Amino acid sequence: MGFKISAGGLLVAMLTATMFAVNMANKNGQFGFNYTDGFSKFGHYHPNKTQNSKKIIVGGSELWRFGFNYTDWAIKNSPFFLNDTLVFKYESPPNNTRPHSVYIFSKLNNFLNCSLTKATMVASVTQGAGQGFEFVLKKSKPYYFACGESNGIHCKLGQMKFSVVPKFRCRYP
Ligand SMILES: *[C@@H]1O[C@H](CO)[C@@H](O)[C@H](O)[C@H]1NC(C)=O
Ligand SMILES: *[C@@H]1O[C@H](CO)[C@@H](O)[C@H](O)[C@H]1NC(C)=O
Ligand SMILES: *[C@@H]1O[C@H](CO)[C@@H](O)[C@H](O)[C@H]1NC(C)=O
Ligand SMILES: *[C@@H]1O[C@H](CO)[C@@H](O)[C@H](O)[C@H]1NC(C)=O
Ligand SMILES: *[C@@H]1O[C@H](CO)[C@@H](O)[C@H](O)[C@H]1NC(C)=O
Ligand SMILES: *[C@@H]1O[C@H](CO)[C@@H](O)[C@H](O)[C@H]1NC(C)=O
Ligand SMILES: [Cu+2]
Repeated sequence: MGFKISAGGLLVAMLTATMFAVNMANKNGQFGFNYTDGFSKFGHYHPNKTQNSKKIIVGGSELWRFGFNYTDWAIKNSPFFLNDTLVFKYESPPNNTRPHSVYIFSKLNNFLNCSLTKATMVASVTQGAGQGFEFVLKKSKPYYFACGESNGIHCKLGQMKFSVVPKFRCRYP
C-alpha cells in the first residue's frame, strides 16, 4: 500500500515536471530561456507584433517591370509571412512609357488566364512612384497579383504576375 502511494506520488511529480518542461518549450519554442528574446527576467512575455515583419521590394533591384520573371522571383523569395509588406515600385507616366499598375485576382483561374476584368485594381499607374505602393499581407490565404496594363499583355507576355501564400511566422525560428 505504502509503496503504491509513493509510486503515485512519484508519477504526479514526474507529470508535473513534464508539463513544466512542455510549458517552457511552448513559450520559448525550444527548451531553456533566452532573456533577450521578448522575455523579461521574470519570464513574462512582451510580444512585439511588428518586430519581425518585413518590407519586401517586389522584383528586388528589377522593381516592377515588363519582362522580369516574377513567378521565379516569388519562388526564390518565399516564404512570405503574415504582416509582411510587399512594395511595388514603378515610375509614373510620362517618364515611364510603359506604365504599370497592381491588380489582385480573387480566383486562381482568372489569375492563370490573366482575366483582368475579374480582378481588382489596388494601385494605379501613378501609385508606384517614389517610395512605391505598399501592400500588407494580412491574411493567411493565397494572393494573386498582376500588372493590369495593356489589356493583359503585361500579365500574359510580360510575366508581371505572381502569387504568394503568407505563413504564420514562428516567433523563434
Ligand atoms: C539569445 O538571443 C540572441 C539574440 O537573438 C542571440 O544573439 C544569442 O545567441 C541567444 N543566446 C542563446 C543562448 O541562444
Ligand atoms: C518593435 O520592433 C520594431 C522593429 O524592430 C521596433 O522599431 C519597435 O520599436 C519595437 N517596439 C517595441 C514596443 O519594442
Ligand atoms: C519563370 O520562372 C518559372 C519558375 O522558375 C519557370 O517555371 C518558368 O518557365 C519561367 N518562365 C519563363 C518564361 O522563363
Ligand atoms: C498583424 O498586424 C496586426 C495589426 O498590427 C495585428 O493585430 C496582428 O496580430 C498581426 N498578425 C500577426 C500574425 O503578426
Ligand atoms: C520624371 O523624371 C524627372 C527627372 O528624373 C523627375 O524630376 C520628375 O519628377 C519625373 N516625373 C514623374 C511624373 O515621375
Ligand atoms: C478565364 O477563366 C475564367 C474562369 O474559368 C473565365 O470566366 C474567363 O472567360 C477566362 N478568360 C479567358 C480570357 O480565357
Ligand atoms: Cu505592367
